[in-house]
Amino acid sequence: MEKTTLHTQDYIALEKQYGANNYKPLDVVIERGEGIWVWDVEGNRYLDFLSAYSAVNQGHAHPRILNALVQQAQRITLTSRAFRNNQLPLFEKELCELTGYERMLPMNSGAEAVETALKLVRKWGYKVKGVPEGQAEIIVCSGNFQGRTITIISFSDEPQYRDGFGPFTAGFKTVPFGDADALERAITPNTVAFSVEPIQGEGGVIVPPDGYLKRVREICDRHNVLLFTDEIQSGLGRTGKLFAAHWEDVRADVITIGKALSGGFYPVSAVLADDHIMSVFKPGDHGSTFGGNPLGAAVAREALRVLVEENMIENAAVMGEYLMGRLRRIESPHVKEVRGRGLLIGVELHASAGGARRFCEALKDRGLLCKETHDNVIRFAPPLVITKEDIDWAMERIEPVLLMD
Ligand code: IF1
Repeated sequence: MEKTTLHTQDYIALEKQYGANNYKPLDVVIERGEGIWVWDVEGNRYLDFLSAYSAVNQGHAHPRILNALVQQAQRITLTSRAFRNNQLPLFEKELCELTGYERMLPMNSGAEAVETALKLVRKWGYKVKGVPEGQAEIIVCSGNFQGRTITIISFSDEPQYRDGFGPFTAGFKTVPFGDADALERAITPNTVAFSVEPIQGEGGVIVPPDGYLKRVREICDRHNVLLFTDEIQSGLGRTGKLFAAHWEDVRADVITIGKALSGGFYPVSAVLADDHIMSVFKPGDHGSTFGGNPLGAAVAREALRVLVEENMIENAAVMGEYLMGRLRRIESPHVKEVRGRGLLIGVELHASAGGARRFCEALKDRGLLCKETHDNVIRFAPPLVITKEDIDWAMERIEPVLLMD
């Protein structure tokens, strides 16, 4: 078959004709990535300042993770959990040792890990806390984003994520993010858990007040309520610590991780908890065809290894400080606030700036890819392997764009 030369617009036309219209992506067609860089089908190079929403913390095409994928793919990729395999037990051990939890349950997408955590805390509520069957309450925060399943959007307060998808799952209460007193007021004897992102990503990179998570931890302990932190976006080094909750030395009872757990090579997610919680799951209670497959486990093992061995977590802290400092020194009339932790940074614009999208488009034209979240926040989240020189290169593009009319 002759090699057809398709250009950017050809690919866009194919998506318009055959794909569901469920995204509004920037019109860049990427065909290759390496480290912090990606190239489009025209050969243009871009600095990736989104990292696939923090799934590519280790950088694109990391050679060691790629090698782990190829080596394992040539052996066995999927056994199902009807049988055992020689990668999952090692993944379980290494993940538990790295994170300090007694047990892990492997899933695939982040949403599946969140759904698993919701089932886990409800079952713990009935079997351990003694909440009457069917009465379990889970408290969530306004502005949350934890996935797209019907149960997860049931507790979302973003109209578009809910529109047309009812009826919704019951058993959720919403309190303002960052307000520990509101959490305490919302707790009843039937509350089994409080679900919170330590930093709200999609909510607009919202960092809670200092001490919030510490107070939440203390309140949950006092009321025998499980603290479930969703670290799918904020975890695995993104904020300069292994988990974002570690900035307040808080240890959650249940944690979900995903995205960079596989370095962006393969969907791998997991739920972490100690045995007294995870042991409420009995054989047959929960599972998934691909959950815990040997290919994902081998990839995740190497993705975690490079994260630690190549000091990416420490680098995220140092480079995040540097990037935040450079951004905060730009005196742009458009910028309302620069906030975040480590390399999870949001630049909130004044409503008068005309929306964040046009700044993302202008940055794309200058070779830097990032994405707006909601209307007025530009999210900057480069791979954790970024260097000071790379940031200087990025700032040569970001500064003039933030100063444009
Ligand atoms: C989309 C947002 C980010 C997450 C947290 C669970 C999940 C996510 C904290 C679910 C996923 C992704 C989903 C993707 C875009 C992206 C996103 F803009 F949607 F909100 F990152 F902020 N918990 N976030 O951030 O994980 O099932 O996707 O593997 O749906 O458009 P998933």
